[in-house]
Amino acid sequence: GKVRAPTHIISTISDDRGEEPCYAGVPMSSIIENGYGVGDVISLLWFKRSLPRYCTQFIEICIMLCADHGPCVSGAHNAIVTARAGKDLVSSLVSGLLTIGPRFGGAIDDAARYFKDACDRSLTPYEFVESMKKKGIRVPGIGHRIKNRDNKDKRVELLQKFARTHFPSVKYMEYAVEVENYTLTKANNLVLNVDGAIGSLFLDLLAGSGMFTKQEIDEIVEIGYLNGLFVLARSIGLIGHTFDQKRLKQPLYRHPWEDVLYTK
Ligand code: Q5B
Repeated sequence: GKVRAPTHIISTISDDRGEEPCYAGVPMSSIIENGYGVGDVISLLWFKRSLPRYCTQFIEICIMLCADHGPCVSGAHNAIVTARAGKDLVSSLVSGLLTIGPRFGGAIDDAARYFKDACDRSLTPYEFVESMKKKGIRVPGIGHRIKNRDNKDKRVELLQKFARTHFPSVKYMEYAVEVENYTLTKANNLVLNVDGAIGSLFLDLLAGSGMFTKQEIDEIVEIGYLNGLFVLARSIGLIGHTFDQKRLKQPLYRHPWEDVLYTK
């Protein structure tokens, strides 16, 4: 019989060899004719399946909520400074993206990992938070520079409201809220932040939709898909900030001496 030479690449998510591109086996014409949105496209290309409408809507809400958070956050600041240094769109975009990490925007996967582990092991919020403290690890998904108990993050409230209305279960989110209730006894700004809300709610989406096996959920959490939501979303804002600076013809940025503490 025919012997197939081993290939250098294996790909399972898309195929452009036919008349039209297919995402996870779904032809582009079906995607357009069925009125699919970006949430459906993410479902196909990231999760290799069509998810129920409430799941794709949730993904789209995450993208919209995280698209931008003003010019002062780390990512936008970097993109603005880079654009003002005369660099091109891609350079400005990636300089902003490179700030996404454990402190800024990139805590979603770790929030999902730690909340899942603690909730599945039925740790009380006290046991969970104090064990993290002993290990010297800040609870991912908790804490914000400007949000606090009296100035809660509206984005978190919107996500919670949507999930409470549409998700079959919000077990992990409720656990994250219990953790928040405990951390708020320690400091006013240790609120459940947007990363923590998305991380815990995505666990609820994965567990409650009936679309994923336990093994698949563990793999998604282990590989770390969820920071992708913030990266994708915030790219929209970073591109916007880059165009804004160029449109405004802003000059090279130089930080003022007065705002630096020169010390020995
Ligand atoms: N402490 C976010 O810290 C921040 C603690 C904690 C236990 C915690 C911090 C943190 C986990 C990572 C996370 C996502 C760095 C944040 C985002 C997107 C954004 C951004 C925007 C957007 C803020 C003061 C004291 C210290 C700390 C303790 C702080 N966090 N303890 N668990 N999680 N969180 N990141 O205010 O005893 O004095 O040493 O790392 O989830 O990025 O809008 O800006 O859309 O763009 O700078 O929303 O919470 O406080 O570092 O001075 O700490 O609180 O150990 O205790 P801060 P620090 P002590 S959402």
